[in-house]
Order: sequence, then C-alpha cells, then structure tokens
Amino acid sequence: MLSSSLSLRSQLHPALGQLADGIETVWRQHLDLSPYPLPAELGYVEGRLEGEKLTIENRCYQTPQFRKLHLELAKVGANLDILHCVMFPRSDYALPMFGTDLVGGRGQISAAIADLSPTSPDRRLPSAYQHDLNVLPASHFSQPRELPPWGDIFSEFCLFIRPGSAQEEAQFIDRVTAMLKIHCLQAITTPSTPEQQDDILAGQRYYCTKQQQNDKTRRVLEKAFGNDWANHYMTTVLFDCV
Ligand code: 18B
Repeated sequence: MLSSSLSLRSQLHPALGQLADGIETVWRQHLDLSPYPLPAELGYVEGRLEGEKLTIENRCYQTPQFRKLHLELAKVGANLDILHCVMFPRSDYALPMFGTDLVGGRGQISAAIADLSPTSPDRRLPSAYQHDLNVLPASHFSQPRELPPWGDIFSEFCLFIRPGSAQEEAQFIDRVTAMLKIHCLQAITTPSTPEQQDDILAGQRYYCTKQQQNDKTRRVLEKAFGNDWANHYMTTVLFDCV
C-alpha cells in the first residue's frame, strides 16, 4: 500500500503532490485526526474497461468536528491526473463544506477549483468565515473559468481557474491552504448545535446531490469501472449523504 501510493504520487503532476501535502499538513496541525473506516477494497483501486487504466488512492480520516475528511489522488492513463478533497462536517456542526479538485494532463492543469460552500438554510457562509476570507491577500489569475449549471452550491469565494503558469499554480495552492486553515480554525471553535441537525443534513444533501451531477467526473469513472460501480462510488465515497 505504501509503496504503491508513493509510486502513484511520483507519477502525478507535481502540483497535485504539493497540494496533497499542504492539505495533510494543515489537517495534522489543527485537527485531532483518527482513522476513518473506508471499506478496504476502496482504499486503493485499479480499473480498466475501455482502454485506459485508472488508479485511485484514498486517504480518509475523521475528527470530533468532521465525520469524514477525504483526500483522493487518481491517475487515468498517461494524460489525466486528479486530486479530489472534501471535508464532511458531522451533522451537529453547522459548518460549510470545504472541497477542492485539481485536474491536469500532459504537464498542464486544466481545472483548479476550491471553495468553502455554505450549507445553511440561507445559503450564506457564517459571518466569521466571510470576515476571514475577505482579509486574505487579494489574488489574481489570468484564466478564470465559468462554473457549470449545477455549481449554484458554491460561494462567492469560490476559486475556479485554469492556472496560466507555475507561479499561478503555486498561488492557487497557497490560497487553498489558507482557506483550509481558516476552515480548521473556525471548525474547532464552533460549538456543536444538535438542534440544527435537520437543516445541516439538508444542506449537505443538497451539496452532494449537485456534485453527483458532475458528468465529467462520472464519465471518467464509468469508462474505467462501468456505470454501476461509478454510481456506487460517487454516492458512497465521493459524495455520500447521511
Ligand atoms: N472533474 N474529479 O474528483 N469536483 O470532486 N470539477 C472535472 O478541465 C474528476 C469535485 C469540479 O466545467 C473534470 O474541464 C474525477 C469537487 C468542477 O463542467 C474532470 C474525480 C469539486 C469542474 C473531473 C474528481 C469539483 C470539475 C474536467 C474523482 C469542487 C468543472 C476538467 C477522483 C469543490 C465542471 C476540465 C465543468 C471538472 C474528474 C468541481 C475530468 C474522476 C470536490 C466545478
């Protein structure tokens, strides 16, 4: 497992390994991590149906505030590298959803997206998050990208770009780790509010339902593993609703 994961990472675009390291470092610094019981057959997965081989490596943890922290690295054939990360708050913590996706191929990142997405009934981030995100240093990227129609889950702070240079890749990674730090620091000082559980769960379900509509993700998984497996994976590992 360890040797295969090291070799998968070494085959990926370097920005993916750098962001994965950045995420794990912030998690370890600020959160109280325990193992997350992912079914053994889903930790490291290889598939190949129509031609290209898809290799997936999952890392999962849980903490007092989060029922699942999921960090995934994937490689499809020679030309598609993916980092995927989502943090699922426990149902008694009224926290937004942190998510990031970095998709690259042939030495170039085509999609770099990160957000702290609100899940409250008013679909707004808590004011403390808005304050902290507003005081981050301003960032500028030369090639912003347009969100797909299902992207109404994302906040006004959502970053969706195609990095135009190595400098922009580094700037993206810095900003995402800064957003993640804000989230971890807010999360550990947010009290549990079990009386809001129904609203919290409804917000998380809405987020997951929309993410499950990402046909670009679904198609990659279907081609390697078939429709049933892809649907199972999208609804139980990538975006499971509780
Ligand atoms: N995603 N992504 O995670 N996706 O998982 N991703 C793509 O250049 C995978 C998330 C998001 O324009 C693309 O167009 C696979 C999270 C958005 O229609 C590919 C996995 C977020 C888009 C994949 C994966 C998220 C997008 C096309 C499982 C946000 C643009 C790349 C390992 C928080 C969608 C391109 C559009 C794109 C694939 C967002 C190939 C297989 C957590 C908005």
